[in-house]
This record gives sequence, structure tokens and C-alpha cells, in this order.
Amino acid sequence: MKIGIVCYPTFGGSGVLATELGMALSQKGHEIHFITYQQPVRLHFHPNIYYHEVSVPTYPLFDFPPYETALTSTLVNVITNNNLDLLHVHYAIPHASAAYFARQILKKSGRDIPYITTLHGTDITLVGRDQTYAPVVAFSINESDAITAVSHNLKDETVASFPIEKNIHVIHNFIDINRFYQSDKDHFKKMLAPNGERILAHVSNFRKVKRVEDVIHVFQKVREKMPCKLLMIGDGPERPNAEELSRSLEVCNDIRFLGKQEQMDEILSISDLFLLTSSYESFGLSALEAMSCGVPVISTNAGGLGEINVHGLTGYLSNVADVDDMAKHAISILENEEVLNQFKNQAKTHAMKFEKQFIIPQYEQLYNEVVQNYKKA
Ligand code: GMT
Repeated sequence: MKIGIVCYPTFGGSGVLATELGMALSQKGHEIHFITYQQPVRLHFHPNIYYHEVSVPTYPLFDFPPYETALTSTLVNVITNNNLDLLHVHYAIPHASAAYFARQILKKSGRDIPYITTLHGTDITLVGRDQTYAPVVAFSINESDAITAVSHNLKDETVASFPIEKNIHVIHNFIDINRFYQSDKDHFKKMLAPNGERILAHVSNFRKVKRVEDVIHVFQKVREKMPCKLLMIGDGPERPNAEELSRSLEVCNDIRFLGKQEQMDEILSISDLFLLTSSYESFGLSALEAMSCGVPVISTNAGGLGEINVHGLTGYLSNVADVDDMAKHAISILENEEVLNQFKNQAKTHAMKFEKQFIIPQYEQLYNEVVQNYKKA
């Protein structure tokens, strides 16, 4: 099948998932066309993969260059010139409405193409609900030939927020266990924790929804009980506050803010515990990547996190903002080597349920259904 994938090319979970999906599909023989404004960060070369850049010319009149219009025109051109069978857009805003518009334009010239929209989280729960976008989001989701959500929780949130007229298929995010596994990085671990300190890690885009200051508070409480280090990976608007808090709590010497990193498997390989303190998380792909590397997860119970992190098995879940509870659970895992190893094994074993070989066929089946139905109609 010839499939166009539209996504954000950045480090965010939706872009990462879309890129991994495209790469996995290309290995199964599909021809994949990424259409984004930048080459996706995790994209590797493969003969079946094409990348089309959306360029948005500037003009003095444009205070806000019309990205959606540029994307729609690029979609029309790429679909026509490459004879695509299907479009799969990740993150509703503005990708679903651009796909709808491109489909309408192509209909005028006698070409028809179905599009599938995958909802990822904040496109529904934060940005999408805002009245600035809501009518367009609802319309373009409903016009999709199929809708998927990355968790049952996100499906429920979507149905509660919008007048959805179609079934939403839940297809969980997935992991490549051949890339995300615990490898021997002892030399690297010794550099960061020279005295055998436990290593805690957090990965995010440092937005408000991640509550990164809670990560620092949890770390401070764990550090009172045992020598440990914290790795803060990623970047975003809340990073200065988190750094300031770590200085005022006098824990900054044991925290490394590493910024955006590509070799997440290596960093997770040296980590003992993963912290995710979000007030909402549709799924928590970063937590799954950690579990796949054998790192137990201390998270909140917000959104779909309970669909991957199993309380008492792969880690623990606490109420949002309950840093005492999170610290208590973190200590209970980290203070005993045997318990820690047990949680590491359980996290790894559970992550394997989300292995890409189980999830990719669910997308392929949906693609086939959509394309067949479209041909019949
Ligand atoms: O975490 C973010 O804010 C980035 C965001 C995105 O769309 O790039 O991530 C969302 O999609 C991921 C992939 O499906 C999910 O694993 C994240 O849980 C989800 N983030 C939120 O719901 C806050």
C-alpha cells in the first residue's frame, strides 16, 4: 500500500509514534511518504520511505504564515504525483482538517483518497477542546474515514468532549523491543553515578501538563533516604522553573538537565526508576520505552497511564500531585536490590505486550478495511 503519514516531526510522543509506525510499515513492504515541515527526528533511511517537506513561504502581510494551507497543497501534490492509497494523520490539529480539505480538492479532479485520524492526547484534552479550535476539530474528526485513539481513556475523553458520530478504534502505542532493551552501559553509569547511586529519570517536553516540579519534589524526598541522581531529559517552557526549584531545594548537584536526547535507549539502560508526574497523559509512550528497557515506573494515575503501568507490578500509580505517595513508592522499590530487580523484570515483561509485532497488524487491518470500503462506496 502507498501511505502518506502526516505528523509533527519533533520529539513529542505523537511524532515519535508516527515515525516509528512509518518505519515499521516500510519494513513490511509498504511505501511510506512522510509529509511534515521538517524531517522527523527518529526517521532513518529505508528504500521504501520518502520525505516531503512542507515549506511555508513568508510574506510581509502574514503575521501568521498559513501552515495549514501549505500542508493541504503539499498533500494534494504528493497524493497526485505518487498515487497514494491512503492518508494517515497523527494529531488532529491541523492535520485532520488539512487532510479533509485535500480530499475535497482532489475530488474535483476525479481522484479520491480516504484519511485516517489518530488522536494522541492534547489534540483532544487541551488544545482541541478550546473553542478556538473545537468546531474544526469535531468536523474533521467526524469526516475521517476511520478514527483511532491511543488509549481507551482517550477514546472516552473524545466521546465526552465532542459529538463523535463514528466508532473510535483503540490502538495502543507500541514499542520496538529490539531497540528499547537494557544494554550494558556501565561505563556511562559510572560517569553519572560514580558511587553506585540509584539513577532516576524523567523524559518530557517540560510543558505544564507534565508537572515537572513534582519530579524534583519526589527526587528530593527519595534523596533524603538514599544517595541518588536524577536525569531530566527534554526541554520546554517549564525547564527554568524546574532548574530554579532544584537550586532552591539544594538538590541541583545531583540533578543533570540533559536537554533533548536521541539515544533514549542508552539513557534508560542506566536508569533504575522512571518518574512521570503528569496531570494528564493519554498513554505515556515515554513510560513504555522505559519499561521496555527494564525500568519500573512511578507515575500518576491520570488519563491512560493505568493502561500501561500496572500498580504493584511494573511500578506504582499515585494521585496527581501526591508527591509523598510517589516518593514512598519510589523508595520501596529502590531501597531493596531484590525488589528493584523484580520490578525491573516485571516492567520489561509487561512492556512486551505492546511490542510492535502485535500493534502494527492492527493498523494494517484498519488500512485494508478503509481502502476496501472506500473502493466499494
Ligand atoms: O506528551 C506530549 O505532550 C506530547 C504529545 C504529542 O502529541 O506529541 O504526546 C501525546 O501523545 C503520545 C503518543 O501517543 C502519548 O504517549 C502521550 O501520553 C500524549 N501526551 C499527553 O496526553 C499529554
